[in-house]
Amino acid sequence: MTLTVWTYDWVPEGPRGYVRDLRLRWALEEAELAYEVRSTPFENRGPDHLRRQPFGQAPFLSDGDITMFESGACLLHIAARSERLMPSDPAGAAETLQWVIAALNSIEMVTVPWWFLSLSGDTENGLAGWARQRLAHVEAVLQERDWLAASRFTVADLLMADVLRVPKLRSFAASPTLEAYVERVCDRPAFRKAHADQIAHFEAADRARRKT
Ligand SMILES: N[C@@H](CCC(=O)N[C@@H](CS)C(=O)NCC(=O)O)C(=O)O
Repeated sequence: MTLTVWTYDWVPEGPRGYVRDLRLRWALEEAELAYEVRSTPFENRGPDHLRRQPFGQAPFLSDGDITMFESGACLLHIAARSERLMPSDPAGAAETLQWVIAALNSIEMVTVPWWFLSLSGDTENGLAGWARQRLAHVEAVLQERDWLAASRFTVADLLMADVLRVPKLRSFAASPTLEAYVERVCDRPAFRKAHADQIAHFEAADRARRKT
């Protein structure tokens, strides 16, 4: 069964290194599962794309004849195949699952809208108080331990660190604890490979565009 990570064929400079296919690449690298990466057009998102990702976004994943979207769901699908990402004991699995959902639904749910508002350049960001409060809660947890769940790296750390590593958010949080956490998680060889591969994917697209 071939695992395929689908991402855009090209994106502008800004989001490179942050497109969410990186989460899937990273998990697959951690799990040491073979996979390929294929592209869908960034500029013309037709019915074929919408059939596989109804919001016209990336990434999506195919695993044999299963195709699925939402990076969190794809991560859990991958993690189900790897003890490295998802502990097999029920308590560790429950703890990991709750922190995966927390990364998406308690942190990214606030940080993404905060980030969008911050792009306006206005000094007042109406979501600053809410974002600060949520980050403070994660910070308090990480002051007590190195990893979110099961006393070791899991898919929950992969996702939380990916949510927190956005540069604007890091300067906003100005938290040595969160900074050390993001650095610790993103220092993993699997992250570095996934990141480098994503950058290379879009650089190859630049070269192909220059030729046409
Ligand atoms: N909730 C989705 C969000 C996906 C998402 O925001 N993808 C971005 C790239 S990282 C995208 O496709 N942006 C272009 C757009 O929304 O039109 C997930 O986690 O997979």
